[in-house]
Amino acid sequence: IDIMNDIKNKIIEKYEKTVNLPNRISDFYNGIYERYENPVLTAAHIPPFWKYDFNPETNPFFMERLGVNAVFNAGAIYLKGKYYLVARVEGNDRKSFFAVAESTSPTEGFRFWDYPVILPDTDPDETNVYDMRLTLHEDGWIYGVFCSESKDKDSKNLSDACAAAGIVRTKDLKKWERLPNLKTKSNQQRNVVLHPEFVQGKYAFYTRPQDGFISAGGQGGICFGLCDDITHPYIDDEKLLSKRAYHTITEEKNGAGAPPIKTDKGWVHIAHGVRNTAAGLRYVIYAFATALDDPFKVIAEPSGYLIAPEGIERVGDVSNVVFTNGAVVNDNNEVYIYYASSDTRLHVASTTLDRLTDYVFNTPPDMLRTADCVKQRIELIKGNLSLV
Ligand code: M1P
Repeated sequence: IDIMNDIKNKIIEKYEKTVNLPNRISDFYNGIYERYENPVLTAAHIPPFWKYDFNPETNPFFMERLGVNAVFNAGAIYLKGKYYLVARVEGNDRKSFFAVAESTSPTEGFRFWDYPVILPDTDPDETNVYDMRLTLHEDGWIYGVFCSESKDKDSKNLSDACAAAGIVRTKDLKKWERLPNLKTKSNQQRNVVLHPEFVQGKYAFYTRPQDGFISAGGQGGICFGLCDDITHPYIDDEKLLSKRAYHTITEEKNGAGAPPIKTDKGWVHIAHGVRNTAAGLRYVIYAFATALDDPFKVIAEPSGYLIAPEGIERVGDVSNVVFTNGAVVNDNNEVYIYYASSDTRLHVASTTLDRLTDYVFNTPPDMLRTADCVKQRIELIKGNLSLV
């Protein structure tokens, strides 16, 4: 028993060290945002009492009984000086669930609450849930929109699944009320995000219709739709907002990320684009803006990606992926973008509203053809050399 106690204490010590690890800005520089040396959440941030049975009688070898494989794709919210992440925690059993981690710092010290989120279980067919987007809506509720996955019963293929947008709401991140899943004319939906304000007096959603569970290729990209009643959520008309384009970072898929950030110049969207490669899909994070008075209208589209996987970020359960579903702005107009790498861990990138707006509105657009992209770069070079 003493040896087991020693092991337990060492594991708790290691966990405390992980949670309390200071996080410094890394030497990465692009002027747009900072990266940090350490991830903000990993599987090692999971409290040991979520994994081990601490009772020596039922666990004489002090074994992990319910392991955790990964912690990634987190919704984020800043409330009264604190940063909250609703992370996707994936058990060794492949099932994901949500858990709240909290810190007074945006870049370090995130600690999970004692219990995971108890999501109302309203559909026996729902097998998995993940990627919650948190929206503090002007109606006063905090909404969580997430992917609700079930087996495609119409298919004989064991792996065929259906993705739908699940919706919950809360006032305190503790008690969650489940609303019906969002209904649209598309068979499947993933990466659905609720806009923080009413549009034309209605709830407004960014959607991403899917052809199937994995493929979003046949559909255009990020769509936008209005819904009269969030307690019976239905979108009749999905309009294409940000389309996929040939030979760009969104050629294969284009999906919304964090709920849009309101700036003086427009709504800034931090989304994800997917291209195909010989080594499989490559996910990057990019940004665009829509008009304040018309969120249907894209008004700025900086070329290329904002964040691409770098170094260790490139490797994980689903390699070559960065993905975001949460970003916050604090009282000092600092922006923190929480992004996961390779479906394995969660990082943060920091910037300010001024820098983000400058990036989105003053970065030139993708010219879509090499010849025009070279002309664009030559203009930049010419300008710089004239200054030398
Ligand atoms: O594996 C990469 C990502 O794949 C999905 O995103 P999308 O629907 O755009 O393909 C999501 O399942 C996401 O969770 C995951 O990180």
